[in-house]
Amino acid sequence: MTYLITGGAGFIGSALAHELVARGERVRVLDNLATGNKKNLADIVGRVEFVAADICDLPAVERAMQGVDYVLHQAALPSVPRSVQDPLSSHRANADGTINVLWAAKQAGVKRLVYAGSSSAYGDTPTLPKVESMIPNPLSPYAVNKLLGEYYNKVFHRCYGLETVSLRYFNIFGPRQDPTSPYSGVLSLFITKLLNKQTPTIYGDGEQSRDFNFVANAVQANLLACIAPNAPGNVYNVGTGSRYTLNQTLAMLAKIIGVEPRAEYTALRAGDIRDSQADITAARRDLGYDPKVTFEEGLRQTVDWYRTSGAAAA
Ligand code: UD2
Repeated sequence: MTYLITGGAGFIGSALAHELVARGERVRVLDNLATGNKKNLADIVGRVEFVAADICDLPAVERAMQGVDYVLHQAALPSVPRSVQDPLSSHRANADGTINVLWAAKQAGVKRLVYAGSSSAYGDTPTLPKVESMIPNPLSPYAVNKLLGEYYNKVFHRCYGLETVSLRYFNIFGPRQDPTSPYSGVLSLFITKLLNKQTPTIYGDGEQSRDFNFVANAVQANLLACIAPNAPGNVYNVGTGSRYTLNQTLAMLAKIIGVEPRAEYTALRAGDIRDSQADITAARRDLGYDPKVTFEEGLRQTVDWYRTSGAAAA
């Protein structure tokens, strides 16, 4: 089978590329290298076809779609605060880019498209865990444009019969997550700071919680979503079902790394939400999803990766 991974040079996209190559599948990556990096594909170079293009460039996306069976649409401009700072760029990449990918996939007659949605769709609704049937309450431009992608997926399924599945990722972390941007995921920042004997920053009191999910679990969800018979047209939470506060997480990491769990506390970020935790009943039932890597094990593997890859170098 031929897989097109949009954003395949990014953190989650490159993890998908590695797994598919290991399974002997044909992989084409489309990436504009805005937040992705070819380094993420260095050890499978020559085994993936790389297309340098932006998902906003429809003709380029149409060309990349030729001969494709499955699309794993990961390309996006992530980060809630980035979208608060620059909502137009966030909308262009995440909303305009997504409808281009859907349109090209429909025209090319692909078998199925799996979309990287976001748990930010739930916003600050008080009920935990979050269930897919809850009314969304996006609280940032990023949350709005990722949710729009889900709606387009559903509509492309209904109107054009394109098989689409939306996965709502819950704070994915792991090897190859880029720690060099102020918009980087919190765990990549905490780990690299602690490894470099620097003090991580916590926005707020650190009692906000997240359902942190190791990247291998997200990879598993994507590949199951490509083939699950009842999945098209639906949205699935891809978390673990548990949650940890930032303070707890910092303490765990400090213990693994062997340093003091110190942090600098500062003002909350605009658009931030308090608590997040997935109900994964639907993904277990329809996809056979089973997040095998626990939070603690994922933290260990991630720390090992930053230590040995040199990616934590200050
Ligand atoms: C949101 C989504 C997530 C994914 C991600 C992509 C939620 C619940 N999650 O992640 O599913 O789509 O966006 O970007 O909406 N923080 C610190 N110190 C730092 C950096 C962050 O305290 O140095 C805090 C931050 O204020 C937040 C938490 O850590 O409370 C997690 O932040 P993040 O940027 O890693 O991810 P988040 O939850 O915005």
